[in-house]
Amino acid sequence: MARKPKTIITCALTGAIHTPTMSDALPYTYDQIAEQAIAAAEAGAAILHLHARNNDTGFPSIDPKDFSPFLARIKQATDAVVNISTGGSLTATIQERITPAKTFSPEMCSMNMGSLNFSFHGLAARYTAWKFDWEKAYVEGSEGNIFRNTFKDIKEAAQTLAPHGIKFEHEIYDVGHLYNLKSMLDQGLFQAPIFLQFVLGIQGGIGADVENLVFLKRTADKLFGDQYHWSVLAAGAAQIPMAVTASQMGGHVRVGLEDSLFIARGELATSNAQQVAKIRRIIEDLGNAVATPDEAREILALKG
Ligand code: KMH
Ligand code: ZN
Repeated sequence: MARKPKTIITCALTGAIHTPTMSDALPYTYDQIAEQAIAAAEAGAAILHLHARNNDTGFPSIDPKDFSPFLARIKQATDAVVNISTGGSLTATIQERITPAKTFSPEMCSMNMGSLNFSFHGLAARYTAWKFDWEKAYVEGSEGNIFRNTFKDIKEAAQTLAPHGIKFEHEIYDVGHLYNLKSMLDQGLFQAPIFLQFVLGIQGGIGADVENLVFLKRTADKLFGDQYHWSVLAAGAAQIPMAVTASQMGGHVRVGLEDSLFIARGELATSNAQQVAKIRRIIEDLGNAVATPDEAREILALKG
């Protein structure tokens, strides 16, 4: 039997969706993000998907000065692949959103492949007491949100970042986003091999179930042939089940507190590393090996 390809674990540390009162484990200070990122890499994450937050308030930030302190520490302590988000704000312009990627020129950054309704409203039940002024309004006021990623925005981001040679984590929230990517690939805006992140179970996107994942993968096979790699992130309770499914279908996986605050049904995770250790244990128990950062660099053809 042919050897199974290695599975790349990405860990998404904090994101811009969850608020600090939803879980004490959610890192938001520079120190917390650095410490949890380093621990996640030690637990087996080859790629660290990073958002920044204001060090005092925990409010999501896209200011490069809020990335610098933890990026420096992560680079010093690990050889993990750094992946900087370009989707960290629902109100900023695309040029503002890509500024951290432009500033730090990481090996990877996210690239959101279409616009969608994006509500955090379903999360409102999950809080103890609002800790900072912004939290309640951020979550409860989110029903009218649009996460804007027009063709023009995506094109502008791709063209501005092209000289940096950054590999994109293409966020695919629905099947139409694959067609958006195909047309842009044909226009020469992106270079193969491409890396797809199927985003399942976000309110506003496709639901988290096996049939949807199979459909997304079949569509990607049809559009991209052998020119792509893929991974799955699923929100909340679907996180680990869909990651396990993806690993058994030949895909890669993403975990982390950006996508789910839990380690088991009804039980909050104590850290990002705990989720990484869990998915790693399951993947290895099922006979796959987990990719090191250098193996991830080779598989995804990163600039290194
Ligand atoms: N928060 C996710 C649903 C980004 O950072 O650009 C997807 C994401 C987007 O990670
Ligand atoms: Zn993100």
